[in-house]
Amino acid sequence: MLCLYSTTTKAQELKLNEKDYFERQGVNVLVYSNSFDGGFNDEKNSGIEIIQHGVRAIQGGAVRLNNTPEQWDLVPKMTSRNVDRDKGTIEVGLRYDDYDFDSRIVVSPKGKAVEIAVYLDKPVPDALAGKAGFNMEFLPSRYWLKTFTMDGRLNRFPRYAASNTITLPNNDKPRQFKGFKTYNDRGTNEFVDPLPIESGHDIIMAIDDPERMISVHSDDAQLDLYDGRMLAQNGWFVLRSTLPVGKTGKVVSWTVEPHAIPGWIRQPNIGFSQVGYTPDQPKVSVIELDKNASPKATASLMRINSDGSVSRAFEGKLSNWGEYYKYNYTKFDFSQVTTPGIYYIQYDTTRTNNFLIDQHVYDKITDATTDVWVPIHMNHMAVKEGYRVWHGEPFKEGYLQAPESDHFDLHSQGKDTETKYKPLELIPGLNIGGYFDAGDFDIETGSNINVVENFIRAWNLFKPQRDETFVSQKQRFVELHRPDGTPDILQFIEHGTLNLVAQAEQIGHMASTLSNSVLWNYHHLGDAASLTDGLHYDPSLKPFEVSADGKSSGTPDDLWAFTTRDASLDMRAATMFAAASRALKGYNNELAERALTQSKKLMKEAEEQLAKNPKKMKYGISATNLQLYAATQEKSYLKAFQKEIWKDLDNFLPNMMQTALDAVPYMDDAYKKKLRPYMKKYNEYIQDFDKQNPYGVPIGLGNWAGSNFVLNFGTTVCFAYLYLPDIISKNEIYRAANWLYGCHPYHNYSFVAALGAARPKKVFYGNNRADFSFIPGNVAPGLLFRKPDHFENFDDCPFLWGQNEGTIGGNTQYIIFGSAFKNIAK
Ligand SMILES: [Ca+2]
Ligand SMILES: [Ca+2]
Ligand SMILES: [Ca+2]
Repeated sequence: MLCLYSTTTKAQELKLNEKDYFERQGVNVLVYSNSFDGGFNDEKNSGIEIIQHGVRAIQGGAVRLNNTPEQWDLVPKMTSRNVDRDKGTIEVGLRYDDYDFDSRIVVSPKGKAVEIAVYLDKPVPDALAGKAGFNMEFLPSRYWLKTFTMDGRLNRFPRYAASNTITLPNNDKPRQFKGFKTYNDRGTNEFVDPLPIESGHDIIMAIDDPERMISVHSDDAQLDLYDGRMLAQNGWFVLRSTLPVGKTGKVVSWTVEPHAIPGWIRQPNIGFSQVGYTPDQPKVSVIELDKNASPKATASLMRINSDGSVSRAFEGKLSNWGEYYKYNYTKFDFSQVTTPGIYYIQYDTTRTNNFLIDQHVYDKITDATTDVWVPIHMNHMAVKEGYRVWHGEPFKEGYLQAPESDHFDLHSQGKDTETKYKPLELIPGLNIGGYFDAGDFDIETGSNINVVENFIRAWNLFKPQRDETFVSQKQRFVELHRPDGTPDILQFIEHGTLNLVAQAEQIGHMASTLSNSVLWNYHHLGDAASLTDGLHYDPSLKPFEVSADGKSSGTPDDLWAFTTRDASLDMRAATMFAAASRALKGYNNELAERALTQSKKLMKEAEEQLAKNPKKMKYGISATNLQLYAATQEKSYLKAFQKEIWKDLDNFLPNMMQTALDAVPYMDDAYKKKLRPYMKKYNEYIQDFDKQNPYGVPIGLGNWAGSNFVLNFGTTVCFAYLYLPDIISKNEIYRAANWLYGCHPYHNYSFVAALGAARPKKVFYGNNRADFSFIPGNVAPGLLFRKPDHFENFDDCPFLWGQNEGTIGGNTQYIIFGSAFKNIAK
């Protein structure tokens, strides 16, 4: 006890550590280790961030211009960051270019607390008087239903947003990103501004929960607590102090004390496959341990017998892997257990949920994706499942020619439309087929090309006859779990092709995207059919006015087709059309013919364009030639492929191995022989991951987490084993599946809402995310890295897209991986 007492006393002081953040046992305070520089403004993972007992539930510490900033409200640019080791402080400079407004934030440790102080060298600009303030944000799902006091007054964080608001004139609202508006004022010329839930100088939050408790005190400024969910479902609770007007120097200071449980040690995270294991496969659990935890020598595999009793099936020694970022890792190998049954892992006092060992565990891993997720993402159709309507028929009014414009989802339209249409003219025939991009409802042409290619690849490789979906293009109606006599995958290929062919026919080339024209319906949550009003936009009518014939309205909500021409995109489409034409022959000959016509036309035109600019399309040209050969069977493409592929493998082995493998079915034994030394190198590349991290897969560190890398890696390993099993052992194919299904850092939930998983993730960033729900079959990007050493995946908050959003491209890639993997595993 004495020993524990002395170590915890020392650990209670917050100190600047060697990774440039403030630390004490149980609490990390990060000061702009991650700045606001992502692609989509305010991604809820920047500024001053607090990781309390392993969870990063407080972030966004910054000078902001709104009470409850939304995603497209302006964020400050970090102009400097100085870590002063002598004083033990961190200072950052922040700037809003739009308002020529600079501020500085200085964070200094004060015992168990930090002081956060805002300094101004020049007063707040007039335009921001009463608006600029210092904000910090608190994750709603971590705080709702917890108690708080403000100046001693008792209160409780609400489960749902229902506080008070006022409306103010639009010209009072600080400018939003690129001048876009997140809100539709319904013709009132006023925006909604939330009022505080509570105000005072002393707040103590989550008094009833030691893991989350935190106090904030300010002598010089009033603290206002807001509920950010009033304006946007992805809002957080916001604590803020408005900056005083006309003052310089230290203008606001807070004392922030996150509570730390004395001697806190994080619970072990026992990673394993939630889908289970086949009897003969390697079975290795990776156990993630707090750096202050003392690793145990053994762990046990417990068996739940058929009478419900429990017995120890295996006890095995753990092998220490070592340190990876901020935790320690040890491995528990229970491969020698091969008896089918229900099991769980017991490590020290922690027991996992149960999982299966059985020959059939992987049989259904793609069914939720093909039967549920994909059909729900079919655009321009009503989609029903049993009693439930997933969405009505979206975008009945079609798509308008985009005028010259910038865009909020990384697109733009040049001055020349490069079509026969005038800006804002209706382009007929585009409201057919296609797939929603992701958690949003646009048609990304590039992704939709990938999607059709993925379906064709799955069809060519596996010929899946599965028929669980009723698809009627005539009725514009899809029903889940109703067979209609046609393999679903053919109907999926058809549905994607219908939109892409329509683009080529109507526009003359590919659109870059069919997307929202206004930001206020881009963040739509709910039924896609209600995203627009279904009426043609007529600018001669007043906003929200409907024409006498009921067919048009003055509401500018119609989606736009962005038509700036891109020869590489046209080339990709041409390749895909050729392959689609072959796949659809005998099923939908008319569409197959149309696809072939567009393929020939676009290919000719794109080749002419690309010849003028030979620098473009260098990388990946072997993949294109291979696809062209597969689609057209013209030998010249195969020759071109053979000329490029070895150079590509020399230069980009991990990325190009899949393309090399894709060619195997078309090539002779000499090709396979020439591939062997490259495959030996690839095998070394695979093995090297065991040294890089304890999980043996490529772990991405970007702003979009890395499941797609793992999927690509897993797919390549599967095909490598299929074609050269004497070099790549069967044991390697399980790496990606283990990771996706639960053997990864932070928690052990499956990143795939897959059938068979005992504990899939509960929330995903799908279009039903406002309900804290998921669409079955989704694959989450997964484990998001925050600098300098934190991995996370929220399972109580769907709204961080970098961790939780599934895309149509990624999820159709999962169908290929899952199909290949389960076939081999069987
Ligand atoms: Ca999109
Ligand atoms: Ca069907
Ligand atoms: Ca409309």
